[in-house]
Amino acid sequence: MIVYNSDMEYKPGEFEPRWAHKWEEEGINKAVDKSDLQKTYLLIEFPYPSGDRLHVGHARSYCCLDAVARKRRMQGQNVLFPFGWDAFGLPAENFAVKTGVHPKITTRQNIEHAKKQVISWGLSFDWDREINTTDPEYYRWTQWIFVQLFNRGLAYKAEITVNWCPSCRINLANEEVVDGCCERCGTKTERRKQSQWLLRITAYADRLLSDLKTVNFREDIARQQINWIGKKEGAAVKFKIQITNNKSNSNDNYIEVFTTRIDTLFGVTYLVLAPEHPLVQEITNPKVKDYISKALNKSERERKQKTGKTGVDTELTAINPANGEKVPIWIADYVMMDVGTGAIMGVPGHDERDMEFAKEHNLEVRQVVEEGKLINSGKYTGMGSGEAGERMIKDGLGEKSCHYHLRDWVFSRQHYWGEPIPMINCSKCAENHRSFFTTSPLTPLHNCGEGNERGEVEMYGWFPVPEDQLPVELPEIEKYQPTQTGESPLAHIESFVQTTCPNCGGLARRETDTMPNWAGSSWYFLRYIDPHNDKALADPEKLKYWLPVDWYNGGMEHTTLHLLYSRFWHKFLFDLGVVPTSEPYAKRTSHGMILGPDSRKMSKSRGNVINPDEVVAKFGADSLRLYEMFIGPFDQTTTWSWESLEGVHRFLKRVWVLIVDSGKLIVESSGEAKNRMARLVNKIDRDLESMKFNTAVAALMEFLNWWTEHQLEVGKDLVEMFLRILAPLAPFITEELYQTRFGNKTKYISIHSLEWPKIKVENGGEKTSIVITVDGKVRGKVEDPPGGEAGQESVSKKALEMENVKKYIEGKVYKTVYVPGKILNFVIAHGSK
Ligand code: ANZ
Ligand code: ZN
Repeated sequence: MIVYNSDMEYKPGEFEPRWAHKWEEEGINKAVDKSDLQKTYLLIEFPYPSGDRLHVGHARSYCCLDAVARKRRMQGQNVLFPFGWDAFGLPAENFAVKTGVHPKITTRQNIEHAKKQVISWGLSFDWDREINTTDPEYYRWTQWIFVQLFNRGLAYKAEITVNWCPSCRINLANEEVVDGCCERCGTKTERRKQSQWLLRITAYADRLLSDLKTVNFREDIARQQINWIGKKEGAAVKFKIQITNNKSNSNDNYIEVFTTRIDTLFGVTYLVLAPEHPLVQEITNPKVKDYISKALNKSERERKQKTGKTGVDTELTAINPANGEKVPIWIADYVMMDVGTGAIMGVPGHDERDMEFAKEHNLEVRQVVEEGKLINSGKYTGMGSGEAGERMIKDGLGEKSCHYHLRDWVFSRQHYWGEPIPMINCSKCAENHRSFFTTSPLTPLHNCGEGNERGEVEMYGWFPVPEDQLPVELPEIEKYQPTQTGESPLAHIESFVQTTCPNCGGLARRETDTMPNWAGSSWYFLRYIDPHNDKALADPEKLKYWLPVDWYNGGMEHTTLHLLYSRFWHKFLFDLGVVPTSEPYAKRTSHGMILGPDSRKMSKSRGNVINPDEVVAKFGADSLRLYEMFIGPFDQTTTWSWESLEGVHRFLKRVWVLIVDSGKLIVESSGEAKNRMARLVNKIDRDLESMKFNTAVAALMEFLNWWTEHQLEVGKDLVEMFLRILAPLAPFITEELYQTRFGNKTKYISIHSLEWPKIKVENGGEKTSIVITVDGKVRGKVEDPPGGEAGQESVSKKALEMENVKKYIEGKVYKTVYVPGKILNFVIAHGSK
């Protein structure tokens, strides 16, 4: 039992740890599987347990969603709010390379510390469901999903050009290369050929796009998904190459271009091939060779620059299928090999980039569209653009075609600290395969939505590890360094590599590549639903109850790839019948970044990093929480301010003193106080649901101000109510005050297990509008005023700012007559002017 605390001083450090412990002991935050209650699945992105600990940015996401979780529990919902660790990754491995300490050990230590942080912040996670992606019982299912992908032809191995970071000694996915440099360390990456596993995400491109209509993602987040998929609908047009040298002997050589504007076909004055285009490789002209070698060394950004477009004339020509004209063929690096077909038709009259190029190289510019209608275009002249395009396709000048920015997902990493890819290669079976198939089995299809133009597929003799042998556990090793050849360090461990072929029982070799960081996070929200299941990834009944995730919040940096990858895996699992929904997340939001007090990005080198642990030690966790909510609009970047943190802390102190004090008073709550409270209850509810955490805190402060001045109007009922609605935001102080002032002294019932207050505004909570009159004549209206004296004050202040009122009153002596909720009349003293 808790001793009544009459201490006038607010000392959060004395009770916060006690309550955190008590809540855990009582299990008040546990989600119940399959209850009749309305379910809510709230998800925040699980962190990487780094040596730098959790920062104030993590706290922003966690604390705000925690307030929603706590409120919804009070509103009678069965809330799943879980937590875990995305623990594979390079930092632990790099640390191991340097110090020899096994990543398992550093990971465990980092988790222990971060968990203490999270508990001290009073987050209401259900710890029974804690997961860790590096736990073999977890990654067993990550590997299982990979095997299913392989069995359905969605995982394949191919020789591809990879981005090699010579400093990290790792192959990076295209999306991990920023302006030609490694995303992690900034070193310039090199292009090399290597055999890699890929996942055929492109097969899902259309569904990843169209299903966005079925979910509620913040608009800019949905837009990022759309842009990354980058679907372009247009046409493929073939231009026959004119044979001018006798080297090319075939007469069906042609260049296929991709265009979104086939209607401009009569405006084509040249063609351009990307420097990487296969046809270019056949040209031996030294000028061309020289240009290509220069172009290949440029970064993508340099190539996409607006001005100074370089190129070289091949002196070859092709025939425009629309009018039989000869057009010159150029090579230029503003055309990208990985867009469309790597070849374009140049229409400088209607495309800015082409115009820039044409000016630079004195190429003809021809107008063929004017105000949406075709000109100079043979029989198409006079038609609208859209119609003309369709006609041209009907007439066989081109074929409908679409292209995507999305590429198949490079899924191999040559690193130790990741999930082993559960595949086995048998050379004997490969031999048999080769004589059996004329082409490699599982050759990717080339159709619309197929992003793999990535070279030889090597599928001979590959077998998945039988499911009953999963997980393939990471072996202990001594050297964590990736090898100079680019092979994974696992390749050195003979006992790991050697195995038996699941097909013929002969000697075979294991895959030594591991999965990328993205793997474990692509399905973790499913495992929370049934974290200890050893028969399946999760129980179908439980999945049916909990899915989809109702609200997912995380950083803006994960709204492209992580979201896309996890949606892809989820859709695949849906197709397998493993999950009951085709989309994982019903709603996705993101929180803004917190900048240092100097308004710059927090970084160790700038010394402007705020450590949340210090904030808790000095002000208490409730102050940290409340400040994280108060700091600014949730989705916007804001600056850390100690002053405003202290303001929030002062607010909590005042709450403490007022309530400790109010024990002495026994008053009836006034109607005005009740109305204010009713409005406040609704506002907190609405604001938390619409992510306006900052205005929720502001409203609580405003109420406190009024209360301080009207202490004789606030009775015990409202004090208790105030604590209840503050509880989701500041769980510790409210629990302490509730238990010591109101709680059941014989049986512990947490304030967090109470119901959310139900209270109605007397006049139904409708917007009230006050009619403003001057000497009885209606001159205006003021909406939604507060009640009581404050009401009169604020209404007359607003009224006196209205032009139509001002002009009758200005300079005159008046008095006001106020009928609360109805009318405010200004009475002019006659005789005054
Ligand atoms: C002729 C044309 C005329 C085009 C016109 C556009 C406007 P957007 O415009 O971004 O939707 N394109 C195709 N493949 C390319 C490649 N490999 N590298 C660089 N550019 C390429 O993208 C479609 C247009 O991008 C295509 O349509 C093509 O130029 C260009 F008035 O063809 B268009
Ligand atoms: Zn075999």
